[in-house]
Amino acid sequence: MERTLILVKPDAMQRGLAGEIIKRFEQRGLKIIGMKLLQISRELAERHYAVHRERPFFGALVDYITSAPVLAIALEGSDAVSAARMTIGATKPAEAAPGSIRGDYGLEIGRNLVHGSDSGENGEIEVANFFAASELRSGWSRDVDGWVFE
Ligand code: DAT
Ligand code: MG
Repeated sequence: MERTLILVKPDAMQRGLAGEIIKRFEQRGLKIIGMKLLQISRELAERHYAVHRERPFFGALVDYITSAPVLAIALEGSDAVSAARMTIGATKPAEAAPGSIRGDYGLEIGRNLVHGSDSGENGEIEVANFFAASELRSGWSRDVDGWVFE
């Protein structure tokens, strides 16, 4: 089992694509274990994108991700990281495969709709950056008698 952090970025929220994006992860079989609408602080944005700190686009990236509310979603599933990244599509939307979120809805790298963690380790770290343990419901598909709804 892996966890991955999804962010429905400001461009996707402003275009009313949150439901469409959630639907694609759900129908893939990934489980929503946490979800919240929030406006990301500069401090959290700089931590989240710390690996890109030296890149020329870092300032614009932080300005953008903090500019308006985003929907943060914690997903869980086997191979959740790579499955979610395939569903999201390549970083440059112009090169993303049709059928992926970026390939169906995006064109500009600076407005590429969705974030998804890039490794199992980073998935754990990023989910913990955005959610307290008490806000996560791991294993919710198992009911009180142990039935599993897959
Ligand atoms: P991804 O979001 O696919 O994991 P990434 O981690 O390489 O991509 O980069 C994080 C975000 O930074 C990306 O979604 C958009 C922005 N970005 C990446 N490369 C860029 C570039 N060359 N110019 C402008 N923005 C860029
Ligand atoms: Mg990345």
